[in-house]
Amino acid sequence: MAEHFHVNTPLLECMRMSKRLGIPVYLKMENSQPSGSFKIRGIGHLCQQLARQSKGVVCASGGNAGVAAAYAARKMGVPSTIVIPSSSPQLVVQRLQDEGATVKIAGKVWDDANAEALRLAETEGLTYVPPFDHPLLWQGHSSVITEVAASLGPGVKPGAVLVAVGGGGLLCGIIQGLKNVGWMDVPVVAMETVGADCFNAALKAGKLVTLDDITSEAKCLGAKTACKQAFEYSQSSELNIISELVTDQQALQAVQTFLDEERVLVEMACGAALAAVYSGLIGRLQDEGRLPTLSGPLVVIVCGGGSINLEELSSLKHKLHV
Ligand code: PLV
Repeated sequence: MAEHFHVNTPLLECMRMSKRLGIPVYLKMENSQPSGSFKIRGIGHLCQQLARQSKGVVCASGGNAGVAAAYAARKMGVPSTIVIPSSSPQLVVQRLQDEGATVKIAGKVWDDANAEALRLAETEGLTYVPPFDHPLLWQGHSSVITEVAASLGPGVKPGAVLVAVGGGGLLCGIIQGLKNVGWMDVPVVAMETVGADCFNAALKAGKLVTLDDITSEAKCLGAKTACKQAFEYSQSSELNIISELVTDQQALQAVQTFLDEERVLVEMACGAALAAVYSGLIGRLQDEGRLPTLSGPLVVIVCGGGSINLEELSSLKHKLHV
């Protein structure tokens, strides 16, 4: 058995959120992964399978997939090159360098950086590490649900799972995990921000669409096109995936409330999921009958993210007038 790069994260009962919603809420603390986000689950697994003998890995990332790839590569003794768009905050460069990565900046958004990563893989013979669109990633991410099942214990099933969506890799992993433990009927609330909403746009259009631009500050949700598997799951009659949007302001406010109440700092990508609780969206979905009355706890995937510190938080507050 190959070693895991991820850790088994705590599932914490959240009294303040539970009080707000009037139902038990549990937080799956993926922010406490060694790379600072859930990404290490899938990327660690993919690197184990594909990069053991590699002369180097290359990953295009808004930040967190890159940190996970650099972390896994360092543990395997393989060099890493991480390509990030110019929209990623400066602190991400430092985090990546701290993990021993060579950092390249290419283009404005993730899709531009990805084109450069694919080119480097081709010309330099590096192993390409996709941040969200690969079955090995989804298999790795699915362990988050296996852990939730083990923590909740026999006979307890979540009423719903709340998750943020960028390119949809985490969502695919959650669905796979729900299938693995026999919880396919558990609704999943899939959150994006306005301006980084490729999954929501695909659901509205009835097909995958490519956004013209990423206008949200939640840059780690900023893929222009969702992965095909996430879209296909959304069309399955066996699954209940509810796609919703919040504004950047709501996501940032959620980051602040979470910091205040739970003393944990996460980035806006994660704030998008938390905002579903703090903005009253979950309650509204229930009132409208779009989310059935929850028969078990709401499980919030606190996906984490390292593209944030106090300076970045105050710069975002200034930019978004929050
Ligand atoms: N971030 C990717 C893609 O960026 C990255 O390169 O790091 N929450 C956090 C903290 C994330 O970093 C990401 C993805 C997501 C949620 C969404 O995950 P996904 O892409 O699997 O839906 C452009």
